[in-house]
Amino acid sequence: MGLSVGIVGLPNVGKSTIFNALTRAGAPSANYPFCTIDPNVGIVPVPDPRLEEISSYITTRQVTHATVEVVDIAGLVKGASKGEGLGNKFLANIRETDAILMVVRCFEDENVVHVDGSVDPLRDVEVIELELIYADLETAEKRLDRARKIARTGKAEAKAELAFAERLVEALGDGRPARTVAPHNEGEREILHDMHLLTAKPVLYCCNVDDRSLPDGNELSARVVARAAEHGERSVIVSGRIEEEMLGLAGDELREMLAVYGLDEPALNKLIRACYELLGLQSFFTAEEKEVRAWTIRRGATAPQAAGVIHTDFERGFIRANVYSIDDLRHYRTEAAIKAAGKLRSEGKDYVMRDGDIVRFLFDG
Ligand SMILES: Nc1nc2c(ncn2[C@@H]2O[C@H](COP(=O)(O)OP(=O)(O)OP(=O)(O)O)[C@@H](O)[C@H]2O)c(=O)[nH]1
Ligand SMILES: [Mg+2]
Repeated sequence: MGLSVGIVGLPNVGKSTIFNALTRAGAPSANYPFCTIDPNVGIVPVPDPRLEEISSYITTRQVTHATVEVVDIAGLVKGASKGEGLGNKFLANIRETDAILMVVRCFEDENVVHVDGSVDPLRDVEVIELELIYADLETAEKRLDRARKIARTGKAEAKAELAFAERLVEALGDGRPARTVAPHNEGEREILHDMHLLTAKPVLYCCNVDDRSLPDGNELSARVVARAAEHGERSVIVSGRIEEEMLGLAGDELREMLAVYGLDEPALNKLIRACYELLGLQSFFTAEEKEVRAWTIRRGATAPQAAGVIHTDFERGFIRANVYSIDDLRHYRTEAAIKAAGKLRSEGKDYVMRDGDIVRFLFDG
């Protein structure tokens, strides 16, 4: 689907450490600010226990996960929107992503330099958010100027655009992100999309804590979690260091390490699933002897759109989709038994896919 999450935050807070743990990419991570300059891009499989479960009923040669693209971006500092610390280049990198994973330092470690001299996660979140808001304000003001000029011609469309640009500039000027300005109609939605505002992107806060603060976080992360919740946003608790250490482990060794930290699975699994949701994505499955596979669609996608993710011919020649659920599979154990029980649903082109549908498409062509 080509949607990506950008890892954003102050310098030296653990962004590349978390990126490496996510992607196993081995990007440079070091104890100095601006270690990352050019963005690192990685493809991350989305952990989904349902795949294992499906393949326990349907013997298959291959299990394929859905994926999400993650981009490790350079650290932002105060003044980034004015070009400080190569700010404009880094902001452009963020603009290209579809959602933001904001890594916030919630660990004390006097050996790891903090660019502002002390650990204060709420201040850090506000510094980053303000830089993104300043950059957006500039974009929105330009748009407003343009809309003013065109509105003088009296065109109704231009007047509507002017009103929306005014709302945006007012919100941003008050320090509120663009995602708090809900578009009222399709036209406004289009303008918003066209502007590629940084603060219109959904945000997930990633509190990077030390090993002693697992699994539930500490006093520092609690502040970030509370702030996020106040704004109706989500947060996750991760220890980048520990996740990195767990990378090489499997089986009993991994289970033991998870138990030591009170985790039921690597925290990154939760993080990736949260990113996937943040992007408005969900999965459906195809389950055959050749392959059991998770595919990515936007929430609200119809059956033909889902078919199109597999192959454009499937969408063009779409006839019907035969659909069942994991619950059906748990209960009847085989597709044949599901069919015999009359539970195999035949869905047409208007069917809106549900998360976790197991599908076989019938198509012409
Ligand atoms: N104590 C502790 N140190 C950490 C943790 N996570 C990362 N670090 C250290 O913090 C330093 C910076 O980590 P990076 O991952 O390079 O940070 P970054 O945010 O990518 O930094 P820039 O690319 O410079 O913006 C490294 O020395 C890491 O080992 C953690 O959970 N605990
Ligand atoms: Mg880095």
